[in-house]
Order: sequence, then structure tokens, then C-alpha cells
Amino acid sequence: PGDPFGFLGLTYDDVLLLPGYSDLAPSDIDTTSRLTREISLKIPLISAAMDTVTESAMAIAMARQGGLGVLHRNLSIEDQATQVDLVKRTQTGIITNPVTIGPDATLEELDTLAGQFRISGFPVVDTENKLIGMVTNRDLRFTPVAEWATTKVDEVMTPQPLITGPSGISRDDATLLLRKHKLERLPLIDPDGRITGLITVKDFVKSEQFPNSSKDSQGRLMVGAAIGYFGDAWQRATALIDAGVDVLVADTAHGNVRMLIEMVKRLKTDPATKDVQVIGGNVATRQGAQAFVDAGADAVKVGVGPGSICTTRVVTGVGVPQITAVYEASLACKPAGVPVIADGGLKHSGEIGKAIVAGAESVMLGSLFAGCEETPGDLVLVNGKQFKTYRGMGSMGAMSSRGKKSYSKDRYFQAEVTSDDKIVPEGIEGQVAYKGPLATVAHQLIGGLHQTMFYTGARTVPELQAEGRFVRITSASLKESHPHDVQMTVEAPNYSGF
Ligand code: RVP
Repeated sequence: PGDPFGFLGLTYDDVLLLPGYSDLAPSDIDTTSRLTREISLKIPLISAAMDTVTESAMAIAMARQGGLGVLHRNLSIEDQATQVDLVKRTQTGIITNPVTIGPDATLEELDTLAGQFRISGFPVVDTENKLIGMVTNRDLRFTPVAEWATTKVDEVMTPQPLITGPSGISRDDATLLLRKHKLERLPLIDPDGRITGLITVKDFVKSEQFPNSSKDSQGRLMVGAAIGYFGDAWQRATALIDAGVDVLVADTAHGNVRMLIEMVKRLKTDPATKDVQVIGGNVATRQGAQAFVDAGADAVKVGVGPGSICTTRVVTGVGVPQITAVYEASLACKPAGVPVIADGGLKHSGEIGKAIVAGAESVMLGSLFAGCEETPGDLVLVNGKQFKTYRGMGSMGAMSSRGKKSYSKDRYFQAEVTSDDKIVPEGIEGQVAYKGPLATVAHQLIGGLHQTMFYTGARTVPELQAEGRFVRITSASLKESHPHDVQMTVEAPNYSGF
């Protein structure tokens, strides 16, 4: 009953943030924010679970910068679990579960293993996992390739006694040992001589290069992965947990669905899964968010239709403008202490601060990241300019069986559609300009957020959320906000046009 038109929905381009009194030095500003109830990130950026955005290389780059990558699920359970494993093994410090090899393996097998895991040195262990030597790619070089199939690892390895460290060695002690003995690798063993870890100089140097990186309690990079609720989603969830995933994103394009809400509830109560952080999504109303809060979700992802490649609002007529959607969801989430993630629709760095003031604690980005070097897919050259493909997960390309099997069309309610000509897509396929490494893209985005915080006088993200105020604007103001009445001759690294 009552007014059928409800309230007015606003989105990013409908608002600006009011400047506020500022007494801050750049070093005062802290962009740390909560991703979930239990995980905080140094930078509140998440890369979208899309097959043209996040696979292991992107997830590694995101975690190194201090954000998080969510691995897409348009691939088999085994392949997605392998992606998780690749991120978890890319160490920032100590490898807690190093890949080992047996003394009877051939050099050919050693070479295959090195290629598969992209590593060059292995502890050699006996059947009880006791360290008996170390073997590296260097050891291969002195044996002719023709003999690799018949030569065994124990013929070329460096046998015990080796320089080793105890399992719980501190970073400083490990550094001393590596330096003193000019070691490339330091195996860690327990009192019985079993291998428990491996430290490499390369990883130690890297961890100094990425002081903000998002790490778990064991110093491994953090990673998220998308699951749904349909079919074998539960097996997917447990396989990802076994591989070490930190965050499961249980989402579909429409998350206010009984089976998905039940999935979140089960994940948060089953003893096998309840310790992993679970994000539920996507919703765009207060009631939708409340359902996930009640189900025990550790964060709620918001966005129905704002995505750059999304046609949901056009195809279905359903959606909520993103600033309003985030605000409405936050009304349910904030009292429960559950963070909101604003997913989709961001075009510039200034929108990160707007999402935070509307009630989000982090943002998920697709198009802004799709042009990065680390995203899946090759560079495409068009008229001498470099592009990368970017497509919606509800596009024909992602849902049809052309190319390879689609594992994710249930995200758009199409799980039972077997023939491609019956698919109703809710996304498009396109391309974005190549932008180089994620590090430079993230630098511009976070630099923009720093400036937002300076202009608004907010030292921290919670302060920005609490104190930030909007002013609603008109289309004339939006025109004024963008460059106008000049011809742009040089593209800025953080602005490419209206
Ligand atoms: P954007 O950053 O505006 O490119 O939006 C990315 C988001 O769009 C994703 O995180 C997801 O929520 C949504 N998406 C992905 N595929 C589709 C679709 O095909 N409609 N939408």
C-alpha cells in the first residue's frame, strides 16, 4: 500500500563529498579498513571474481599491495583449488608447506615439478618426511638432458648435513643464518628432522618490498574465492578450504535467495567450514542485507546492476542505484558490526571515498582492474593501442559452452539451460585499455583515497565513514566536475574521460 514509487535512488555521479576542516600530514592518513568481521586490509580494494580479472597472478598482486583478490569460479573445483594453492605458496616469508621430492624421483620428474610450481629448489625427503638433502635447478645443469630420465635425485642433490633452522625460527635469526652461510634456501625442521618449512632469500626480499601485504597468521598471502550455492558448491567450498582459502564469497547476481542464504548459514555453523570468513552477496536492499547478517555472514556484498559490463537493470528492470543500495544495506549491517562491500560501478578513485561515506568498508572493482598486466588473457592490439578483454560473468561468452565449459552460469539463474541459444545474458563482452602492473593502478586509486581523506579531514576509514557528508548534485554540476571547455591533449594516469 502507499506510494508505489518509493524513494529516490542515488548513485556515485549524483553526489559529492563536502570538504571538511583538515589538520593532517600525509603520513597521518591510514587507509586500513575491515574486509570482514575478522580480516582487515591495509587498502580497501578487492579485485572482482571474474574470469577476465582475478586468477592467481592477480590475487598475488592484490595481496602484495594490501588488498585482496577473489578468484573467479568459472573453472573446475580442482583448478580453482590449485589457484588458491598457488597464492598460498607465494610466500612473503616462510613457506610452511614446501613442495618436496623423494630421493628416487628422476631428474625428469624434478624438472616437471619445478615447472608446475614455478620453483627452483626442493627439500629431498624420505618416506617419513625427514630431510635428507636439497636439490635445485642448478643440480640439473651438470647432467646431460638425455640422462635425466635415468638419473635419480639422490645422485645429484646436496645431502645432509645441511644448514637448517628450527621450525619456529624468528625472522631475524633466519636472516642471520641466510647471510652468514650465503644461503639461497634455509630448510626448517622439527626435532625429529622432519621438514616443516622453507625460507628462500627471494621471498624474504619480496616481503620487505611489500610492507602492506595482506597476510594470514602464518605469513602467507591472503586470497578469496567465489562459490555459489548450486550443484557441487559445497564440495567446491570444502576443497577451497583444504587448499587454504581465507575468504569464501558465496554470491550470485541476486543474493536474496533462500538456498544461498542457507548456504551461508551452513558454512558458518558446520565444524568443517565455520572458521573461514564468508561474504554473502549480492544484495541492494536493507532486507536483503539483513538476511545475510542473520545467516551469520562475515561481510555483505552490495550491488545489483551497477557493473560496467552489466545489463541486469536493462534486461530485467531491477536494481538499486549504488550509493542508495550501499546506504540501505549498511542500515542492517552496521548495528551488527558486519562490513559492507560496495561491488561494481566505480569509474574513478573518487568513488572509493563516496562508497565509504555511504556505508561501505571496502570496494570491489572489475573494469578499473581489468586492464592490469596481471589479469588473465592476452593483450589485444587495436589501431596501435593496447587493450585487454573484459567481460561480464553473465555475458554470452562467460555462460555459453563456446570455448570451454561454463561452471558459473547459475550465478545468473541459468544453470539448467543446456543450449546456448536459450541463454538470456545479463552482461556484455568488451575490452579496456591496458594499464600496466597493478602496483601502479593501485597507487593511483589509493592516492585518490588519500586525497579524499585529506579534503574531508578524515584520518582513518572509520572516521571518514562517520564524519563524511554528501551534497547532492545535478547533471550540470557533474559536467562542472569533469574537465570541460578544453580539449584534453594528454591523458592523465587516473583520468581517461567522461
Ligand atoms: P565494474 O567494476 O563496474 O566493472 O563491476 C564489476 C562487478 O560487476 C563484479 O564484481 C560483479 O558484481 C558484477 N558483474 C560481473 N559480471 C556481471 C554481468 O555479466 N552482469 N556483473
